[in-house]
Amino acid sequence: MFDIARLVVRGGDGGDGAISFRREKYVPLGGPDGGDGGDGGNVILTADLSITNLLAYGRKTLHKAGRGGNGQGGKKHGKRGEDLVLSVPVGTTVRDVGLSGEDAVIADLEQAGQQAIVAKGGTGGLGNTHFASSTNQAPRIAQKGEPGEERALLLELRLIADVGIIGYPNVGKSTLLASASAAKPKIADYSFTTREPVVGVVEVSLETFVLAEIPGLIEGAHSGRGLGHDFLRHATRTRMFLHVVDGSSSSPVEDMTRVNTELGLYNSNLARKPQLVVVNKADIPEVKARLADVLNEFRSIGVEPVTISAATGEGVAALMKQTHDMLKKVEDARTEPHAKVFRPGPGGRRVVVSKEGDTYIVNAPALERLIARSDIADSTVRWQLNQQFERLGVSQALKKAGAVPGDKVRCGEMEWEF
Ligand SMILES: Nc1nc2c(ncn2[C@@H]2O[C@H](COP(=O)(O)OP(=O)(O)OP(=O)(O)O)[C@@H](O)[C@H]2O)c(=O)[nH]1
Ligand SMILES: [Mg+2]
Repeated sequence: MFDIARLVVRGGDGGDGAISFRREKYVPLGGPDGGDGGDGGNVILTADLSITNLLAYGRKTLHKAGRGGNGQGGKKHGKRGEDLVLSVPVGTTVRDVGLSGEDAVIADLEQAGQQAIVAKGGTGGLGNTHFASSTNQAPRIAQKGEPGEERALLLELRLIADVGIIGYPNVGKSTLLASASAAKPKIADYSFTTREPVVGVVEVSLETFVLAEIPGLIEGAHSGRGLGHDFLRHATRTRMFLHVVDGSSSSPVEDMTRVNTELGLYNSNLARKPQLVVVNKADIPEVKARLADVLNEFRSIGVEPVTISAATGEGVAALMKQTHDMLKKVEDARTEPHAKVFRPGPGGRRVVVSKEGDTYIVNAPALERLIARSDIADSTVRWQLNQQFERLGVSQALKKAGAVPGDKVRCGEMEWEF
């Protein structure tokens, strides 16, 4: 079942800023006219109704957006990098399983057309026009484009059904689904017949809802026993449950309690979801004989079950009507509040100073990009860079960190004396 995919997404790198000067008659060197680099493209996920699984992400793992164009003379800006738009099924949850081990839900695409930016393109570098000042009219510095953001993602597709049928194996979930809808799940008299969630559409007085069998729920399912764990994930999307118990079981009430405990262990919200308890197999004579006792036992703990025979169809239509009514009352029961659209934070303007041996290290992405693009062997360029350091508060940050004149300082590839 392809309902999970791992991929790495990378925003496009920003284009480099240009170092260029206007050529004018009678002027030996015109003013700076280096254009900015274009921003890199974003990687965007979009929920698409025509896609039903994550199969497309089974092979290729790295997905890159376009790089921004470099700036040019004549104040020409580089072109913006092309966005990479990846289509995923509606109901896809996106997790950042980060390079540093974090694991956070960053988007939940539950409506067709909903989009999330999952990796931002780098900002284009500034051209040398930005670095002109009254004291420096011929700036020979420009900024390198910012690298695109990279993220490791885990996509999970959750089934979207209005109603989930839960219950121990063999209680008749598939039989009920087949009786209430056109779905044709496999039915057999042994446990774990159903190995994947099966969905059917139920019609009640010209309206429809989606019913799904959530198979494999047994004790320990929340911790991966049996088949249940994978499917519990799907259960989180349903708005309510039909909780089926086998009327011929030794203790239907206990069965129900166990399954509910299991739900709660997986996710406390699941256990709180509205349930309609269904006592099945009422056609069996022994079940008929003890039905009153079974129902009383449920009532004594405040549960009012519905009795059916999924096999003969008795009571199924009435159950579907009741389910439909309950569904209308149930508010949107999304279990986890998720951010609708995720936007990664801006790629730091901050200046952070640390110390390595006797050298102060200035960590400032904006400056490092400036240094990377410049000819630091040239003394004029170094002087111009220094002006930018002042502007961005590098000296202040160094002083704060305890640096005194004469100390060694490094930023990117450039070293100097404070
Ligand atoms: N007599 C009787 N047997 C039923 C009824 N409903 C289901 N069964 C039988 O119970 C057995 C299990 O039915 P399924 O519908 O496959 O049960 P399930 O809950 O889907 O089981 P798993 O998918 O294995 O978890 C089958 O032999 C069915 O024919 C019913 O109302 N009456
Ligand atoms: Mg089944």
